[in-house]
Amino acid sequence: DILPIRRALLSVSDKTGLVELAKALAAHGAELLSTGGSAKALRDAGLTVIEVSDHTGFPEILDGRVKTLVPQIHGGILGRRDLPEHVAQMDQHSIAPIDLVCVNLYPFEATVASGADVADCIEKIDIGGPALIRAAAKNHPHVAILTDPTQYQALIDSVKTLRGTTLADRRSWAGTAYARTATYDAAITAWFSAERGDLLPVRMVVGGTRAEALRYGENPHQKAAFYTDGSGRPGIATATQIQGKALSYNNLNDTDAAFEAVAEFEHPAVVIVKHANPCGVATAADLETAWDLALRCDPVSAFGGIVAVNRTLDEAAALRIVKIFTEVIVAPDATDAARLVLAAKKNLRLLLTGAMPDPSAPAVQIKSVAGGFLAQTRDNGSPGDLKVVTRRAPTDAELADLIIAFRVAKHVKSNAIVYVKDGATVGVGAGQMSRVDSARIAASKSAEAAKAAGLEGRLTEGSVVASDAFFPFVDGLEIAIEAGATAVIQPGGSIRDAEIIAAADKAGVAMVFTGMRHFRH
Ligand code: 93A
Repeated sequence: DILPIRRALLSVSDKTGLVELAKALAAHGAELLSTGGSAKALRDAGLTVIEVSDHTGFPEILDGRVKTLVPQIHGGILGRRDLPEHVAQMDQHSIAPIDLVCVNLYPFEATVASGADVADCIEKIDIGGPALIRAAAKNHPHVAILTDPTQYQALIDSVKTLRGTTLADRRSWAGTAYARTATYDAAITAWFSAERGDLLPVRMVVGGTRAEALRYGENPHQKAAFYTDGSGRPGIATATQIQGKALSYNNLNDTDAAFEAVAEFEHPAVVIVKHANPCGVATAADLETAWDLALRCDPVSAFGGIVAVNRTLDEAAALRIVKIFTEVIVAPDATDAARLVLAAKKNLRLLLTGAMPDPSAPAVQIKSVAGGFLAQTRDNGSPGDLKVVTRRAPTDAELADLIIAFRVAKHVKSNAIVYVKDGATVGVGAGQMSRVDSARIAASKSAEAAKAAGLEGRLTEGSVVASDAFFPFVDGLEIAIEAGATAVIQPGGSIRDAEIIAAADKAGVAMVFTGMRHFRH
């Protein structure tokens, strides 16, 4: 099943590696067919090449929109060499068989990502290329299809050592080829849907591009890979890893959670994440101070955590962070001095994203369930006007902390209860099945954190508290008041709201309703 390549069609946008491939094919004795730009690149390199238009006797027309969409080309690819009728028909119409097709597509995704206008994007929708790819992949028992420069070397080796291609390789390349056209169409679909404002999940389901295979999944017996959706949204998908060993599935998941959370803040901010939950969040005048405050919230959990910052990481902050064991630091950028500090910690991974994500940007989130998947738009909401429901309105200082607390609560697994004081979390209760337990855990952890910081009592004394969803009963609120919270932010909407407001009033606590819930599971 080794087939020699007597005729090859090369039509590529990305000319990387094209000449090397063509030279190997020419040495192998193949005739080279090529479209305008690709043919020029080959001729410039001194190769003999036949233009598709000369081969077919039909010119490239409509600004190149019709170059290869002709029976001489598609017949040459699709004809079955094992069927006498096919061979006879090809003869009758003077259609020469094509044994290798090498195509990479117009850069539609990159054009969209560059912010090009509609007309430009439309022009970059490749029609002939996908047709060539799909035709060659369908007829892979007789035809080889290459869609990416990373595949060229394998073909070069194959023609050199085996004097042709194997069925196993052709089959494998065919699978990759359909993955490419599926991704391409998914990118086009997503572009249209984004314009209509109804982002279709199709992009994430079929349109993912495998960025890297991961060593394993959440656990060592699970297989895993990381896929990018081509949106170019700043975050783990666009990050450059500066140092440290490869990231694991859990690292990527936690780093994403940390970076998305830290993006919520305008002032310099630090988020420390463990098991996808923030265990310390702080905003301050600089990253160094924010780090100290974030760490104070739960220094026990912060060990081995993921640290995200929303400013260029500076030396002062880096010097502080490296004092405890940290798995990953993610930042939009880092100064040379900060990089030098981190370079001394060989195992610490540093990821630089170049930019911060926009928390209000629309996107679709997918979660698989047995036999299917759930899709929803991401929680890009933030409450508008806050409604004061108690006799006492929050002070300006309380209000500032309430807003921070609610933004943190959005990134904490439900049921989320978050205490904040002076711009920093002082207690985080996450992932409990009852809200009252989250309130209690956060308060009791804050007592431990105070002890670790050499302080009396609890850090929650004089704090404010956020709840990601309404208090169904008064008990959760009572625990928060008992822990020392003086103001509360929550969506409201419980049938017991009146009772809960009365309890706040009785304690002189201010309460605001957001009218927006931030469940996160
Ligand atoms: O405009 S097209 O959709 N019409 C075609 O018939 C066609 N044939 C190949 N685009 C077409 N191609 C694409 O041209 C290939 O997919 C490749 O990306 C590009 C190569 O053009 P050139 O060789 O002129 O640089």
